[in-house]
Amino acid sequence: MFEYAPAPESVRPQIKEHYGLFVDGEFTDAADGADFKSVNPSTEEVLFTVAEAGEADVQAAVAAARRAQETVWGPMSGAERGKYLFRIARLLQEKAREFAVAESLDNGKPIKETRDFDVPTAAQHFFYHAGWADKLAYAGLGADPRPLGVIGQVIPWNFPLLMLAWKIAPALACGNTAVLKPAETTPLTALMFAELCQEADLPPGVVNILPGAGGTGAALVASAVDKVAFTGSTAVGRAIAKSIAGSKKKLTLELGGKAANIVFDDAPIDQAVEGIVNGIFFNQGHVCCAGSRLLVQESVADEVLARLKARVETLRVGDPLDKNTDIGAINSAEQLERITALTDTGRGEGAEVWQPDCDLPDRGFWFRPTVFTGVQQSMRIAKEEIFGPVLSVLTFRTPDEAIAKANNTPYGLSAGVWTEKGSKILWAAERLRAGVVWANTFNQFDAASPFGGLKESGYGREGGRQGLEAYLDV
Ligand code: TXE
Repeated sequence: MFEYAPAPESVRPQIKEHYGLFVDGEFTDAADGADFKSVNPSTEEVLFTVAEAGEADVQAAVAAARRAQETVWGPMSGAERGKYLFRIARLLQEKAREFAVAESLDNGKPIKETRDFDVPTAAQHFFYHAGWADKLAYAGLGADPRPLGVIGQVIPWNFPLLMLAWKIAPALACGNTAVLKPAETTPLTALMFAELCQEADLPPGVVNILPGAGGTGAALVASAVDKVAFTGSTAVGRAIAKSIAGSKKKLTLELGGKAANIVFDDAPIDQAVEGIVNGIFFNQGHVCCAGSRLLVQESVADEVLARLKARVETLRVGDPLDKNTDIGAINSAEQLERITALTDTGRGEGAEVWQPDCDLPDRGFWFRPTVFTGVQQSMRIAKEEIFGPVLSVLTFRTPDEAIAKANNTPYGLSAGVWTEKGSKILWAAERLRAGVVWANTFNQFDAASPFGGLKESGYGREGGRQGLEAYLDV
């Protein structure tokens, strides 16, 4: 049985009691003096207070970003911009431990993940785009690609530092400047990143960080930016698209998902079980491309489920700072409520629920890994994004039925296929309506590989050569 034991003080980074907004290279309080608290979701303790950007702060940040873009960053050679991005990437590597602990404290995700995934992948994103900065003319996008100007970026709480990297690295590489709003529950690593920009001597105004809630995001979207890049819920993405329709602003959206992870009867079962676990329990299932619907071929369903449950029994739920922890805290009380409400509908609609017998810490926001069997396509747990450690299992008899069920969703972000047959992988990948299809693996990311959705999962790509298109006029 796992026991909750707070990690020693010695591994905690120097978190300030209060953070300001980061505008024009300086930390400053909000014009109206507003601030809010950031809470550690695994203890419910207040970690720090932070200024909340209002309308006037948004205007100031966008004006600073405009000045910096027109006078310094835009005219700078790509090679010179690349040097700054390399410096940022190296500083992220040097401070990896500090960023990993901070992310786990502010977000609730296990240190194993922040240490091995979030922080190194964020650094990789800066290295990758640093390499593009002086080669944009060779990206095959046109002979004279130009920056768009000032980019307004709004990101969610599930991968705070990594989503920042996905947004800021390509924007800067292409000669744009950025005003970024982190999610209200996870501003810490964005503010530490602002400190890192100071240390890298990044010219003032190139990166501006505006903590705040949805209102700050809406003000940023409505401001004089040239492009909006948003990652978050489909509902907010839709509202943003409506609000800027008809303006000169460009828009890319990375929204929700309800990915199918398809296990065919010829799949390597042990490997598939690991992939199912990783697909839905990685980051507490707070993943837009999570494999939240397991589609398993009827003939192997019993075996897969038995092995899956045995594996889930071994997952350790608890203190995010414990290196052995597999599943950390749910990011906020609101998200815990959403997950609880949706899983309750699964019970109500007649699906069978299974959870391992594990203790949860007394304080904080926690949810046991959950597997629903007997799920019908009409149930809400089969249709709606739960964004938590909850797997809905459906079965199929033929490959065609698997594809039909997988595509029976308004979303189209990702999918997974498990089979020993290469031909079946290609057959399925061609038919699956998803921005990424993983074969015999899940949740693999690389800065060189474009990521993004089809259908209601949004439009535009992040990463790779295609990701540059979102930040250039060609
Ligand atoms: O998302 P929001 P929430 C899904 C997931 C989750 C649900 C709700 O299903 O359960 O959305 O999460 C900012 N104008 N995803 O409420 O509200 C907000 O401050 C401009 C999937 O956290 O979309 C935050 O910075 N910005 C997703 C960001 O939008 C606004 C990741 C995301 O918050 C705004 C997160 C407005 N009107 C949630 N309102 C994914 N694709 O990975 C809010 N924001």
